[in-house]
Amino acid sequence: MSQAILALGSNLGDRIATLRAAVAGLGDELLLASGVYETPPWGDADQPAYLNAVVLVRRAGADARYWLERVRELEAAGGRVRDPQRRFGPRTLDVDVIAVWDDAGEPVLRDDPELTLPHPRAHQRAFVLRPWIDIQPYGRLPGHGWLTDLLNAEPVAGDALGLSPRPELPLESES
Ligand code: PH2
Ligand code: MG
Ligand code: MG
Repeated sequence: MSQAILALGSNLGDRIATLRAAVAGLGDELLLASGVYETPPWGDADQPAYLNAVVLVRRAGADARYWLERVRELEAAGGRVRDPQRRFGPRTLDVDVIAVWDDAGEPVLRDDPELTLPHPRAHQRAFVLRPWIDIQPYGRLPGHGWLTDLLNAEPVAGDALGLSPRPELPLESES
């Protein structure tokens, strides 16, 4: 079974509704969903706070391109409009492919500007690592090591202090 870690973020509109719709859109590919965190904007400070979360998804035979197409579908359904002037600017929905493992459980490494794997900045982002640890406390970021070590190293550890868990906003609605 191919697996992937996807990171979700929203800082415009009804943020939690947008994240929930994206997770619902994953259907039976969804394996685990993290808690939701309110996070200060990273990179471009002049924008609203984000809600961020991470999911583990799986599908037999899926490759990196499959997951990339999948997140683009989810972003389109979430009303994503790209502003080429603001690479790190506000968005209704951002879904990033962080890491992919193939059917044999081997990490997929890819040096392609369209989709670099693992995500080249994931190891620096508390808003990815903290929710990921919720669902895989013994997880590793391929090429970088244990998630907990990455989260505990500065400057990420300092950034992590700025994240607020929002347990009253579960990603998966009651069923
Ligand atoms: N995404 C960005 C830029 N900055 N900041 C936070 N807190 N969360 C994000 O998901 C985020 C960001 C571009 O993808
Ligand atoms: Mg993105
Ligand atoms: Mg992003």
